[in-house]
Amino acid sequence: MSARSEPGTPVADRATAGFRQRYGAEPAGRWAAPGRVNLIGEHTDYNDGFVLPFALPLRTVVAAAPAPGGRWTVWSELDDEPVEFGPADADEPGRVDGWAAYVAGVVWALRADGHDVPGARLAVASDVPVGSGLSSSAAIESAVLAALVDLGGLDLPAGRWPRLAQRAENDYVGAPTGIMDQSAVIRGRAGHALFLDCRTEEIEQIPFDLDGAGLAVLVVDSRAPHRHADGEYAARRRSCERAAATLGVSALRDVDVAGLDAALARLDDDETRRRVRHVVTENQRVLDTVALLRAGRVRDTGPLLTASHASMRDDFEITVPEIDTAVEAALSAGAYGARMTGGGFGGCVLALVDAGAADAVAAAVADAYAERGFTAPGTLTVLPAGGVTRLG
Ligand code: GAF
Repeated sequence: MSARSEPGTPVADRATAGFRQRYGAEPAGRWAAPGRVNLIGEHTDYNDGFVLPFALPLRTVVAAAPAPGGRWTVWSELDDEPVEFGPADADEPGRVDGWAAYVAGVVWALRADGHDVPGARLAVASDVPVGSGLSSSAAIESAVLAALVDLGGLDLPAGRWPRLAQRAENDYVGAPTGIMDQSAVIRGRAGHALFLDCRTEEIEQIPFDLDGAGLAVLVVDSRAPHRHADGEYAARRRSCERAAATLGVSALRDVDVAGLDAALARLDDDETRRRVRHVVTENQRVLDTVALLRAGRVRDTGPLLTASHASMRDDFEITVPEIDTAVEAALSAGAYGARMTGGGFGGCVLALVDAGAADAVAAAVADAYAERGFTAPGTLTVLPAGGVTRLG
């Protein structure tokens, strides 16, 4: 039997309806976690650096209830067939794969942390598009984590959730990502960007009042196929770690802009020098962006966003033609700044625009795509939203 809802049904209702239809019972609760965009600070998280993401109004909702027998069953609207697994599958990374690995990974991470995780039935519905670089994976991990913590009454302060969800992704799913996405999704606050020091995990909620400034953030889904994204991401990370080792520092965070030239002089290949230059200058751009936002100068952050894009394109080499086209078209149409957001090789671009100009900028990007024969982009304007929460 299909548990799919009518088109247009709100995501929380889809999760509830899926739960009822699949399991013939009421869920004990529903937990929602957002996707995210990163305003600035790309590929800095795993270098112990700084990031400034914010949570999106698009959310993933998990409807769940405890189940006897200490096993987990999870249904998603992406896939009619539910996936069932037990402790032995959860304890061996790789035994559950596909989208359900993010769920099994959370069970694994909780068990590895010493928690007695309750068996559960779960139904997942999501408005966060998969494969667009808006962190649909961190959203499902975080919503499942919140559900299991609540259902089991587990003693796990929310401050520890991002690291645990990251471990699910790194060690169970096998993606060597940093801590940015899970932090944004769990700790995001409406109207704010999250300034995170990825070494200390200290956070500061930075007011990001787009409405008050008459501005909007336009998100463009490039619809570019994510070619080799996983392998390229891992390669960038290795290159940064090797450079840090050569420089005798524990992470590239320990090199600042003042010490950049001296550091570059100690590296002997040009590619590594460019990778390091991206990370070091990007950390500084995050700090500069935070300073401008603290001063209420939202519009003035535009050039930093655009400089970040140039650095990702030329030094870190993680952009693709669709992404560069979207950035150039947005800037030509009057955006104050534009950059790719997320891991790269596809995904989304964000542009800081006058609120009244968002439609015109979106149309200019669509025209540029049509001229080059690219698949039409998706566009939406977003405001910073809140992080993971229980809906009831
Ligand atoms: C992906 C990863 F999941 C993050 O940890 C981060 O490294 C990002 O790419 C690049 O900034 O979203």
